[in-house]
Amino acid sequence: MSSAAPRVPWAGGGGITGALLDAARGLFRDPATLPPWLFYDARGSELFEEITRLPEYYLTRAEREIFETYAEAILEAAGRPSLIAELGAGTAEKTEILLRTAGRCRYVPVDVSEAAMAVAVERIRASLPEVDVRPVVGTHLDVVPIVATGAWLLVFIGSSIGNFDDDEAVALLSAMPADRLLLGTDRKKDPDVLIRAYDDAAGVTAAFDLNLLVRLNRELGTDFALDRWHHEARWDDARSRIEMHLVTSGQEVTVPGLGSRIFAPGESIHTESCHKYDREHVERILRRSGFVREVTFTDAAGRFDVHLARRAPPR
Ligand code: AVJ
Repeated sequence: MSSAAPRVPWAGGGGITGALLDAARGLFRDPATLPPWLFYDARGSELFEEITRLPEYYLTRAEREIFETYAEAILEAAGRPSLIAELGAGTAEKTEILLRTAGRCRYVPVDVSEAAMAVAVERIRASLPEVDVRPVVGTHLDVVPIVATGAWLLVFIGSSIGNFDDDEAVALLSAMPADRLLLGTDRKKDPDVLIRAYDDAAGVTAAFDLNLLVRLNRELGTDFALDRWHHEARWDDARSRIEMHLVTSGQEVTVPGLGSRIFAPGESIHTESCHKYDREHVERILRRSGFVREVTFTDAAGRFDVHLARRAPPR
């Protein structure tokens, strides 16, 4: 049943339908998994925007504070790059703060959600005409062929790297021919605070998680019974990560083209991992990826970090 393909969140490829069917193969693994890039259809992108405004979801506010406070210092540390590329740019709201300070430059946002990015591109072109915006609809690796090796800044913020385990993060960052990297990471903190951030009182994160099943029903013709699945956020201390799961009260699910699977009551689909980092952990990932950390910017409450790293000299 299971293919030998590595479970890499950014391994899309082969067009969205092929990628979707490929993603659905994870439903037949043990434990069942779905890749986090699948969250971001039009509705999912909308729900994610809603998440960033939730009182419990401090990440976006903390990182925005860092950009508002340190934009000038970040650009200085980055060597005033003329080319800035961003992985998973989304609405690019925080990056716009940086671009405003940067002035004349080229900006290459990359995102799987064309809708979310179109809004961002319009907005930035209108408010910052001196920025040459060249969007790329695709997965992270699609940025590689369009930027030359050398003096450019790779922006990978929002703790998006948290979706990857260390080996996957190293594989991704190592593949990026950038000489500077701006990396946003969420800090390890009180598990109760973390769990609330991923299981909010208003149920927006639950709707975001369940939207995966809505999407698979619509786009692949699966028959998930939505009332038989609920969202759960769990803290795994050993792995230093939040795990999002869709837990079932029991259902046999059919995936057209792939077969069917009986999910027993209490079984779950692991839909996302969100790793939380201390300084040593970040430095280890950077070092393994060929980067060295130069400066770290932190919000006043000490919840979130933005690191500026530089390509390590070859040894
Ligand atoms: C976009 C991956 C950074 O992990 O915090 C938010 C996604 N999932 N709430 C995160 C997410 C549930 C988010 N990232």
